[in-house]
Amino acid sequence: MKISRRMLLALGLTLPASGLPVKILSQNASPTINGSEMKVISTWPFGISANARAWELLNNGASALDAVEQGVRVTEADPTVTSVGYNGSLDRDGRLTLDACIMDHSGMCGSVAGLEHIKHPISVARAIMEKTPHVMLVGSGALDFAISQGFPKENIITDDAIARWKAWQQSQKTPPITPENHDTIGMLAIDAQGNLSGACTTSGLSYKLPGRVGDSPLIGPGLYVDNDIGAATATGVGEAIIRVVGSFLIVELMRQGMSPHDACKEAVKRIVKVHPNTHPQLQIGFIALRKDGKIGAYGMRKEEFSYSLTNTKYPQGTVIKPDSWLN
Ligand code: SD4
Repeated sequence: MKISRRMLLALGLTLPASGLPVKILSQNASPTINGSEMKVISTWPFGISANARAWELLNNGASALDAVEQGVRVTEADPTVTSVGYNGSLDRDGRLTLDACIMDHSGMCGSVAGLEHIKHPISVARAIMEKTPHVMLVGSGALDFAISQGFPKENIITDDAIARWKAWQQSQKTPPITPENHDTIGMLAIDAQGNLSGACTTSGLSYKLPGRVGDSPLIGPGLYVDNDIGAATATGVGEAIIRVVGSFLIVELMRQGMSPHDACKEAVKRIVKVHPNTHPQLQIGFIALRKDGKIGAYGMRKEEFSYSLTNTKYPQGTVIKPDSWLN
């Protein structure tokens, strides 16, 4: 493959007179290990505690794949996050069906949709990636596979989740797609070897129709990683994100030379184009991490979306509010 100057620039590389690629680090770049700046980003402020686990692992030499898997497991187990894993939001009929996917630096990926009774769908997605010839398992097949791999079948529906669902049933005022009803964790990391990986996990839209699948378990819309270019993940109304294949689109735009910020903005712009009248009701957030460590993000609704960054400059993590389409 011919490498153009543009592609090199997209990777933070440039061609000196010798013709050999040289890494350009931004002025305030943090120290590097093996030439790469380790970093973790994830959607929403609750990503801070997930990032902390991922960051700890990265600093102990773990791969980005291990870091993102273990990182989002923190959120899956956290009952205060009512849109992911344990104590997640129920569907219209009172079932908790979880969606997750994971992708590594080599382009391998695994995914589950509509998985019940398992606390850590992200680890089931990884097992599918590593132990089967498939990418995605859904519903009872995914559950059977998880049990066959030794994942405990548990009651992960809490009294709190049932109370929230009953309150919704009584009010019936909340339509399935509103900003209040969803908050996925999507996480991207770059490790000491400079490899990228990503993970995404959610209980999906609250009170969704049984069988509904959003973007989060879909490689392409909800998550995409290309180790030569960068990675992206999404949160928000999955239907809109699927329609533009959001995360894949962002990685491809970065490949063409767009910055992570501009690529995320362009993905939001495409959603606006597909939803000319309804986009103000769509909560959308994209985050992207380029191979050279540059990050970007963009949201739809005014100051609604935020994401968490952990790196050597912010080892405890920091929450960043990116630009949004609606200002
Ligand atoms: C979905 N994207 O199921 C998920 C929900 C979500 O922030 O991200 N919420 O459509």
